Amino acid sequence: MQLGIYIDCAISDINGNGRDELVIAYRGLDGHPELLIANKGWGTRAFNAYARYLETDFTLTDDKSVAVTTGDFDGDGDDEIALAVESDESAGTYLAVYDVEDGSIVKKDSLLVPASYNSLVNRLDIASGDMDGDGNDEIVATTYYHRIDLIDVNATT
Ligand SMILES: [Ca+2]
Ligand SMILES: [Ca+2]
Ligand SMILES: [Ca+2]
Ligand SMILES: [Ca+2]
Repeated sequence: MQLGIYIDCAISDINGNGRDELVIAYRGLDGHPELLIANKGWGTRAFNAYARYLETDFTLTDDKSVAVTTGDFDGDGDDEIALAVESDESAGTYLAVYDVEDGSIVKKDSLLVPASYNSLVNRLDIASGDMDGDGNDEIVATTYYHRIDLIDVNATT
């Protein structure tokens, strides 16, 4: 399986079976960001794909990067997947939230986090945590030039 350039990963029990899965984001077919949940086959090139999702609503131009994290953004006790990609022309960061339902990745929400400055190449990463203590996780996005955004997506299920 070819994972393409610019990879990020996160770990969570995304399907609620008591064991953690590996969630990978990368540049997939035709430059679309792709999510892959792998649940076995570690250390081999033939790991098992539990689920995949090609995000055709967005195309990565040039060498734009991707980032992924998991967290309980809607507070229902199960983790969702958040994907962040750099938009083209420095418009900002495109952020989408996905849930896993019956073995499939389902898109729940998306938004654009506007950039406050112009930069041709950003590089970004995201992480999640309950930064304000309200019981739901927020997304923290870091990009080039010391920019940090805190995003409360409150994904609806
Ligand atoms: Ca699991
Ligand atoms: Ca949740
Ligand atoms: Ca990361
Ligand atoms: Ca919170």
